[in-house]
Amino acid sequence: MAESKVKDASKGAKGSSNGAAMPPVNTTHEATGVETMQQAAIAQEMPDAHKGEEEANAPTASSTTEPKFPKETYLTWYEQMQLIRKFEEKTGQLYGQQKIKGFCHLYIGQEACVAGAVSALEKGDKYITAYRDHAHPLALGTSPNAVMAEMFAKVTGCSKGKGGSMHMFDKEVGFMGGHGIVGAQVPMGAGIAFAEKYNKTGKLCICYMGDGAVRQGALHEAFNMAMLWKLPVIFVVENNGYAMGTSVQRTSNVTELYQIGRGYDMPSEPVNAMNVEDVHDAVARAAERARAGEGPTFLEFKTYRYKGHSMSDPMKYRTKEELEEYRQRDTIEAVRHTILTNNMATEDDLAAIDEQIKARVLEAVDFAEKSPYPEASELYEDVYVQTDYPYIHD
Ligand SMILES: Cc1ncc(C[n+]2csc(CCOP(=O)(O)OP(=O)(O)O)c2C)c(N)n1
Ligand SMILES: [Mg+2]
Repeated sequence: MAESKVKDASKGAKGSSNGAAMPPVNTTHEATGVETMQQAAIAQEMPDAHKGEEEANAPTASSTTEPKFPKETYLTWYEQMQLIRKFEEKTGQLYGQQKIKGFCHLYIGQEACVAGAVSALEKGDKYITAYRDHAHPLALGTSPNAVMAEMFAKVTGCSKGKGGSMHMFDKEVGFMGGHGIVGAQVPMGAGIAFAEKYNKTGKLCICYMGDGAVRQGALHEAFNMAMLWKLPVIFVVENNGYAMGTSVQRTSNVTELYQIGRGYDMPSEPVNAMNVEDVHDAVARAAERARAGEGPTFLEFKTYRYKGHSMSDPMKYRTKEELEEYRQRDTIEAVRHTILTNNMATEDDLAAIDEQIKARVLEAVDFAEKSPYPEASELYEDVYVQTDYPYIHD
């Protein structure tokens, strides 16, 4: 392989939670199969979903007790991630009661993937993701009322009740949608980044996808163009080990998915996404590069979903032990541990936050239940941006 012009993906690293600075991952390398120490360490930490049959050696998510960030950051993370989790738990219950219908995919377990990015990015940056999309607007500040009402297909929902669980949108907070077609948001994310560059806004787009999406052809076309035009985009694969019930090992010859970026000389790195601090650091580094005009980054967030793919998944493809190993490294528990051991707040303070969140979620349900459905005439609205679109005739 020719000498790469790509900058070191570790530039600006403050060090990860295990104390090791991020080494370069995509500089001048031959495809030797030899991992850097950081990559090897992350692979070591990953239970079965991420490392095949081997016994996992899984430390807690935030094994450090020395806080790397200010108290406010940990408290914000705690609040955001608890809101997401409690909201999702309630969503699951409501689905069981058939108050929420259609497809519905929960984010429980993956909360750090979004919380760590929001703390690392700026207002005005854009977010786009797949259909597992309730957490993004919640973390960005969309009212839980509007997210819950969308799930109930009510007109007060953030997509006016026309999108449902898989198609949340909130342009005000920079959330460019949940998308149901696997991988469809990858070229769209590049397109949004193109607009930011073209309009010289100084903003970027962070584009999330699942591990099932990296094998879509559109990803490869988008990666190529994004690199060629040095677009300010951060591509993130949330590798939760499975696409529906199919493990990464059964569908991909390359199981360390960040390596896919190498074919495009894209700075790429794996991230222990059970640790919100590591997510923040990796996204901050990628954002710095994007804003400096150096182009895209590909991050592989190693994460895990505690619930099934969707609400109708019996989860026969994985063991209870595997799930339990990830629960032991729970991201919210880790942040809680850091807060308590560093006297940033007391148990009572956190209990008070939990109570507020519980009340906030119940209020959202009440709001959704009491809201009206859209009028039938709404069917004809928001179909095309151009209101006089030539194919629409009375
Ligand atoms: C183009 C396309 N093919 C197939 C599907 C059906 N489908 C829905 S979700 C899914 C699995 C995707 O898994 P992954 O990308 O890992 O995301 P996760 O659900 O784990 O967040 C599939 C195959 C689809 N929606 N779109
Ligand atoms: Mg997946």
